[in-house]
Amino acid sequence: MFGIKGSLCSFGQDIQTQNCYIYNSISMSKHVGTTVFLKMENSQPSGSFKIRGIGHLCQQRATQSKGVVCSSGGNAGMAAAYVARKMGLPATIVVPSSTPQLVVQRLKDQGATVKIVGKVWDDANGEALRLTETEGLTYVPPFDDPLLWQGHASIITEVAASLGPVVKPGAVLVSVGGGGLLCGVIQGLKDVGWTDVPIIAMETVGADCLNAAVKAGRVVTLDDITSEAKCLGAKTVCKKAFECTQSSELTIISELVTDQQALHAVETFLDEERVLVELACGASLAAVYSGLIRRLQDEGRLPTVLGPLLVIVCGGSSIDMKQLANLKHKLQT
Ligand code: PLV
Repeated sequence: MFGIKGSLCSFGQDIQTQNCYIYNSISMSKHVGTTVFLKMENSQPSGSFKIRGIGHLCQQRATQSKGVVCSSGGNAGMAAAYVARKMGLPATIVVPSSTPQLVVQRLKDQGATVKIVGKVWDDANGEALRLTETEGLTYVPPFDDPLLWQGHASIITEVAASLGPVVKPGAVLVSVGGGGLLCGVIQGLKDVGWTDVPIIAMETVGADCLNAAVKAGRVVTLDDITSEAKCLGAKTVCKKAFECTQSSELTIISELVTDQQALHAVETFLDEERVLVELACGASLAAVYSGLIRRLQDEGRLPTVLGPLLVIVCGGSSIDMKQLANLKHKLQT
């Protein structure tokens, strides 16, 4: 099965998310030794999957609003700014100082007011919550809300529709920041009856709030975000994502890669698929390129004969060639 192209799907008359292209990547399949399907969320109008959940949430919650405020590492903000513009609402996006200038500019280009507050997302979120109170704006959370998960779940229902009734993934690969994408994928797998499909939840070392929670057996708050994958940089994973790792309903394998491995994956993906994604997305791609999937198979944690691997290419706007060069420089020294 090669290219299967869907049509546009819509959360409302004016906010369209792409029913993203899904295709069988020959080069990735070679790396991992099994069929790989790439779900290209990078091609959403806001540059990442985030528009699915945020589009849905805003249409449920912000129709009577005087404006929205979103705290973000970058991509939730891009989605909120895009959706607000389509809805004719002002958007204030609060980002931490670690957000690259190129994202700040892209947010302004979407018509948003940008506030830079604190060092990490958690600091920016404090300010967004404050503005919700003082300015009467509608709060748009980046990952912790059932409406977001419901929107993100459409990724999986689209995949199921594209693959048809006889093809089922052997595993799904996702990046985890605060856990919203993971919760959405879980919801989607339940919706289509694929609860026996394991999820590999990827984070980078230093932005590993889910992995830390799994190791501790409870939700924990990281001291700091030391990874360069700032869009994975929530200090605390959402409770629902952690609870799902503890439930027997679905298998969730939490794994880490280094920033260097994520960067190498971004570069390999650019070379082989001709698509530039940010480090947050590279964390998932690295599971393929670094041999992690094969290791999980060797360890018996994934079946030796694995069905098609579904990779959610989450995308991201925090990247251009200059930023890529900066990251390369930072991570080599
Ligand atoms: N980024 C959030 C949270 O940042 C944001 O504000 O944009 N891949 C990409 C490209 C992302 O931007 C994010 C989240 C993720 C994956 C992980 O999604 P999550 O947060 O739902 O697990 C702090």
